[in-house]
Amino acid sequence: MRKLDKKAPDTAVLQEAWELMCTARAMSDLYEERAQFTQKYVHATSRGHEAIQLALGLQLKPQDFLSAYYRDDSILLGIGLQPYDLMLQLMAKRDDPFSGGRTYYCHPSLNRDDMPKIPHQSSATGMQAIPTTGLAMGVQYREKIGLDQPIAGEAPIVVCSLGDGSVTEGEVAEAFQMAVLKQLPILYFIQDNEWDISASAKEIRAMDANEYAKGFKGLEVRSIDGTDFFTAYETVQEVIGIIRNERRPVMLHAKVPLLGHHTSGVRREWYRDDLEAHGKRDPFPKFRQQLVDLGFPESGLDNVRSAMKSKVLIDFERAQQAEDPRPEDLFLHDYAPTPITEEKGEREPKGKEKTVMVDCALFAVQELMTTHKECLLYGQDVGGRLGGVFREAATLAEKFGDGRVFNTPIQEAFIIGSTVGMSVAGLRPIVEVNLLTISGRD
Ligand SMILES: Cc1ncc(C[n+]2csc(CCOP(=O)(O)OP(=O)(O)O)c2C)c(N)n1
Ligand SMILES: [Mg+2]
Repeated sequence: MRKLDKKAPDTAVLQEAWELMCTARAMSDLYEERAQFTQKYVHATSRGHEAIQLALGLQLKPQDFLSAYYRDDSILLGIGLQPYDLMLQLMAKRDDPFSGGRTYYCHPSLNRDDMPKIPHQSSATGMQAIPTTGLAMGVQYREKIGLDQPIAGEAPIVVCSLGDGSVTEGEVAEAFQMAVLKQLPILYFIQDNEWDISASAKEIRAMDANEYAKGFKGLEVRSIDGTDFFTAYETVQEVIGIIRNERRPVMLHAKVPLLGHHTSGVRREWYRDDLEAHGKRDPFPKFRQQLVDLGFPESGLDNVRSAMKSKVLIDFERAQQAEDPRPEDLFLHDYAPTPITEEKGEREPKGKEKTVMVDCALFAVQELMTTHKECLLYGQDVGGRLGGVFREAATLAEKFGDGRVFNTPIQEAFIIGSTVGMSVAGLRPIVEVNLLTISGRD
């Protein structure tokens, strides 16, 4: 019989993990059984990735932030969402907790008090890396200037979940660069199933994420078999501990099989010749056997499996009956209306000398930074040494300190995209690129 070691999950965690793994499996089974109905809604499942995802989801706390991608339904179950919640989103129902039926399946966004916060996700692969790293930069900034003073061991962590294929996106490199440069409290959670859609590892990359990470000095890496719940749980516990306590970046690279379809629209049997090999690495029978070896009665495990199957079916049929969005809902959750709708005051106050535009901008930034501690300025050459290539940030670093006014690498995508994450952290970033015309994004 296998003995649990010190860091191993306790019995309650194992029971919960088994319940949730059965739930995830029952969901992917049912979606496949009801394919004629579910295929109307493009969806992906975590089939094959369940062990590593549950190991993470079960250890996140409400103060944490999570960027989950479309294959992460087991992480979502792990943080406490119900199959019913996920099915409301699958079927784009009015009460879909992520977007009220606006975005397609597994594009989560969540702002519940008792769960990690999930910023709105993009459909473009890897595009979560920059905003999420910006968010980690925001979390760090808040702690540095004293806006947040987390209790030791309870500081928030930021998780950026990525598929192996998405790691080759250029934006991911910019994010890694900043995470190591600034030593941000972020976990890059890479699920490596060796598939893009129909392109396999050999065609799309010269190295895996673990090897790639070696070029980013200061990025701690763990590379594990993501099909073993025990290894996964212990490693996630270790890396979360590092980030929560030492406030530095870690990558967790987990090797997993892809057992389901890439998404519902792209059937595995059309192009996969490795289904048998991947099937042998299924985390589900492996976990069951490990629990049996620990002394969990087989009948008890199987009862849980049937109970979860029934629960998933009930939730599915309930979700089918749920209300669809109403036409008028389209106008809800719009941008907050701006209080400023017309220009007031005088552009050229009497008796004053004209001020050139660049100075006006400088004074405006200065005014904002004086009033708002959550306002900061970063970008190309804005730091104290020069103060902007047009001197538009002159004196600001001296006045507000290098922590609030600082240079960044020549990474326009990061500079601009990180403001999204910074804003999620409740900050008001002002950023600068040397010239819009050289940013390649005009
Ligand atoms: C920028 C961008 N390019 C292409 C796509 C189409 N696309 C969707 S998923 C995917 C494969 C991603 O593979 P990976 O990151 O390994 O995740 P997996 O599906 O294997 O979990 C691609 C190419 C996209 N969504 N966004
Ligand atoms: Mg992949």
